[in-house]
Amino acid sequence: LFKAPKVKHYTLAFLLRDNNGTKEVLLGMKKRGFGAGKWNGFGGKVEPTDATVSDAAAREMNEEALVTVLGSDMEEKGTLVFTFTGKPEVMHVHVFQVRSYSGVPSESDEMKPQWFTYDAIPYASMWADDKYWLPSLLEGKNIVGQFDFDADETKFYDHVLDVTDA
Ligand code: 6OG
Repeated sequence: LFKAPKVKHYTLAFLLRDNNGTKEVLLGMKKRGFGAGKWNGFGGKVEPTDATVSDAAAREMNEEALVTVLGSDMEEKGTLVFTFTGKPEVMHVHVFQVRSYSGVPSESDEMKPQWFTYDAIPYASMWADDKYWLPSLLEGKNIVGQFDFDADETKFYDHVLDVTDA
């Protein structure tokens, strides 16, 4: 009997800006919970109270970076699926970018935000998958991928990635 895995939905959003002609992306240092100690985009679990996945992405961005973003300004850029050896559930991560926001990103309980130029992304302090797809995302491409991680979460043993023009 094939048992369908339990799928949990998450968001992951990247705030982009043009800083006097230099493109920058906002990353946050995760202070606690899953992925603590790593730089990442902003996001979390889609909750039953979120009307749409875009609304969930905006809510998480607002909570974690203390900015104001509307769900309607979230641009969906693709999907990443993560599995972990020994964990029965599959993470389905909806990836977004956003350019329109108000407020100044500030440190929250969960994240310490910082702007990075595209040539200074701290891949060594990010999830192992990020360097495979984040460059394409920052070039404006759409991404669909799956990464199957070892139980210790430090590396993956298999992956597929499909990059398409937006
Ligand atoms: P909370 O536990 O904070 O949601 N996430 C990942 N992001 C990247 N770049 N790579 C991974 O490789 C990830 N696994 C999970 C999704 C977790 C947040 O972390 C992201 C969510 O934004 C395995 O509620």
